[in-house]
Amino acid sequence: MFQLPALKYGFDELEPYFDGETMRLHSGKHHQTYADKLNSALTAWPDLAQKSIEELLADVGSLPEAIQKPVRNFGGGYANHNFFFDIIGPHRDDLLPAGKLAEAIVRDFGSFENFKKEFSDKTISIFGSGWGWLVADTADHLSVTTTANQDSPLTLGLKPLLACDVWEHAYYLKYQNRRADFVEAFFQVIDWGRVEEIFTKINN
Ligand code: MN3
Repeated sequence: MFQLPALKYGFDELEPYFDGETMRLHSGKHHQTYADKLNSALTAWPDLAQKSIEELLADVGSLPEAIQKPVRNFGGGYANHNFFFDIIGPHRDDLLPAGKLAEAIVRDFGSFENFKKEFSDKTISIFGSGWGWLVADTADHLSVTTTANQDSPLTLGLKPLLACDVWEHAYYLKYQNRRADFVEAFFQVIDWGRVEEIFTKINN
């Protein structure tokens, strides 16, 4: 059974950037529903239910055809939200990328500000529902990409480092149609320490 990882913070601890009510709904209802629907779809495939979600998403095309769409949509939704809730946390004034991650961002984007602008512009411009990502490719080159719906960068052979959910359920209660304000708020709650840990892991 796929279950939601425990959050490392309370629903209200990301205020005022991410409001508690949105966090409650986003985790307790939306994320939980992806997990429930994935589990339900996999009841007929007990061998697949034993695999990790990352394994399933990395090779969706090799799965039995009947399960490909549920894995892509519900499995993607489950994994994307696991990742998103893991790389955010309470705002800290002092925290920006450091160490090797900061070096890689400067190497591949020129500066942190360039990276932030590209990430924000591409994420704000997604048509409809989707996700903005900072990813590393197989050569550990960093880039910004976007996916539609609940598609996962893992399916594209990319390793996620940062994820911003721009489905309306992620921001509408507080930000209504102001997606750009929500993406700016997202930058205030990124847990760069955690992103650096993930970067170190994929680098080894
Ligand atoms: Mn969401």
